Amino acid sequence: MKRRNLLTGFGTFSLFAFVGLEPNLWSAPGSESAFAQTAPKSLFTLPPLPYAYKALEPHIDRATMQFHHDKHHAAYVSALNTAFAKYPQLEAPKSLEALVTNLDQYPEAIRTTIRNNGGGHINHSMFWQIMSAPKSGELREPTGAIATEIKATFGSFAEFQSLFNLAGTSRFGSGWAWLVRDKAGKLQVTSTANQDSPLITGDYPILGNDLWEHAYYLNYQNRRADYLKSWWNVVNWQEVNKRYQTSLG
Ligand code: MN3
Repeated sequence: MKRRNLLTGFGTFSLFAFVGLEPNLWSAPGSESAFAQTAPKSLFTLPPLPYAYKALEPHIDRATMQFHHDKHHAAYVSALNTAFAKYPQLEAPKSLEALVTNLDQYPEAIRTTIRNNGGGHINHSMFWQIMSAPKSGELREPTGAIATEIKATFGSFAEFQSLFNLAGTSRFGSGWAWLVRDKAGKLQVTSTANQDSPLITGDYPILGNDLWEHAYYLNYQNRRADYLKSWWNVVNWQEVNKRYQTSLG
């Protein structure tokens, strides 16, 4: 769609929605001063999807991936830039991890925004990476060190999967299901509400699945359990192993 059509056709609200799609062009949507001054620098950028929108079909459809990445993730990035733009003295965090583990260091007025949108940014940045195109006929199972650790902790991959799927189906409303390495160094299945990162409470997210309806509704509608089951076909265990190594410090 042409930008002019969006601007004239849908008014101010859509202008902000549109701006949210291209955080690199417009870094401060919704800010009163965004159009009066030079646009402030974008501290945060939307990482590109590491594969085509349709790569995860039939388990996650093309349209879901496109909306999810280009609109939902982009909106978190955009809101984060807007919040930081209000405080020009704030420096970029050393890493996204540092952003959500040091919420107290930010002005109270933008702390919730950072928790939600910083969480959204870091969770989705992980999410795209820990998935990859399924190979037809191949049952995806864990490999490497994480396979050994899952077996040692949960008894079997199947046991772990059912715990994880249960965490996913029993999370009320929007949130994430996780495999984390907790502060004591043990693997745990958990879930969080909204966009809360496990990092907030000191757990390292090794693997997480998005439970927001925007992650599955176009294809699965209300059938979250079916989505959770199908999702195992696109888990990129090589990347999960990298994250497990990182969690070991
Ligand atoms: Mn999402």
